[in-house]
Amino acid sequence: MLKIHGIPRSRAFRCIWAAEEAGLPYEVVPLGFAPGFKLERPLAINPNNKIPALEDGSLVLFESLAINMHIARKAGAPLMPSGDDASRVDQWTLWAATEAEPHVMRWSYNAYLKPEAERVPAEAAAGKEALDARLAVLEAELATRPYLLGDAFTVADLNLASVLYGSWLNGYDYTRFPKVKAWLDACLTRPKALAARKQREG
Ligand SMILES: N[C@@H](CCC(=O)N[C@@H](CS)C(=O)NCC(=O)O)C(=O)O
Repeated sequence: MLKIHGIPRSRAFRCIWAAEEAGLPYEVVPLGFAPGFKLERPLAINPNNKIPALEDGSLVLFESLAINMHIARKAGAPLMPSGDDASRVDQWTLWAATEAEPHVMRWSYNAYLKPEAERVPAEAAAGKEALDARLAVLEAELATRPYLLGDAFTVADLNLASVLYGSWLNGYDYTRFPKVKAWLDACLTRPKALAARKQREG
């Protein structure tokens, strides 16, 4: 049984979605936030003291997207393909973490996450400008295929769509990126995505 430490209203959502897609049994060990996005108690199994963390038998992992790769590897294809496509999964997962997430978070904190009085509109605008530049790259990629690796949904889609999920849900303007919007709609309304989203939004 996978043990996902965190709450669905955190990056643990990504891992819950991955466990759902993998069809693996899991439990969520709830740990949420005190004011200021700090954890309400220390999480000893993660040296970074952040959520999520995963326990899978004797294995303990941190980093939400690494946890998702582990879960997908256990499930195998089609969620985790083999050969060159496994390398493409790595590429898109690192792209999600390094090219997309910093800018999504800059926009998110200043557009909806922080209390209104603490938001800085110029920071939201700077995050959006940087993210839009990356979304233009993604738009061109998705012009040739429905999912990142081709015709099938994989953990690459899951990882990137879960990084963009908060923006998609909270009014980010995707008008200039219709292919990205259609891809996000498809990923985030899959039955297993809806099962994970129900825990977060419901
Ligand atoms: N890169 C890490 C980031 C983890 C992270 O920042 N988690 C937030 C919640 S989504 C957290 O634990 N914040 C509490 C804190 O920083 O004290 C991952 O993807 O797992």
